[in-house]
Amino acid sequence: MSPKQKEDPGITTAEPKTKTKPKLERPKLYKVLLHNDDYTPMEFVIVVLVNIFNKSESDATSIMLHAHTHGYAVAGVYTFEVAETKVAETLKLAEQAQFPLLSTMEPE
Ligand code: TYC
Repeated sequence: MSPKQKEDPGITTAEPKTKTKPKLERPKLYKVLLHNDDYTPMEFVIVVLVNIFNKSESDATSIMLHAHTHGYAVAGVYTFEVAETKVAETLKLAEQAQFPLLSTMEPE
């Protein structure tokens, strides 16, 4: 007899009616951006990048200077909820310090 015992009417096997893809899809990723402005001190942007985005001083300085020169920079790429949290933490720190630093997120 076969392993599924198809010949025996008393034993049925539950087969999915439609083929389902194995759920191994990559999560969608989101870029968190820091936008340039004329008032936020460079050192504050570096502090944000080190403390919220876990960058080294050296990487933080490069990212800050990119935003300063080009208008914005990618601070990091994360899943939706992590990106949302990083944006919220950045805006909260900027508000507390009374700097107009803007952070946004967009799909990668
Ligand atoms: N442009 C700011 C200054 O000259 C520094 C700055 C850099 C601000 C990057 C925001 O995302 C930023 N003080």
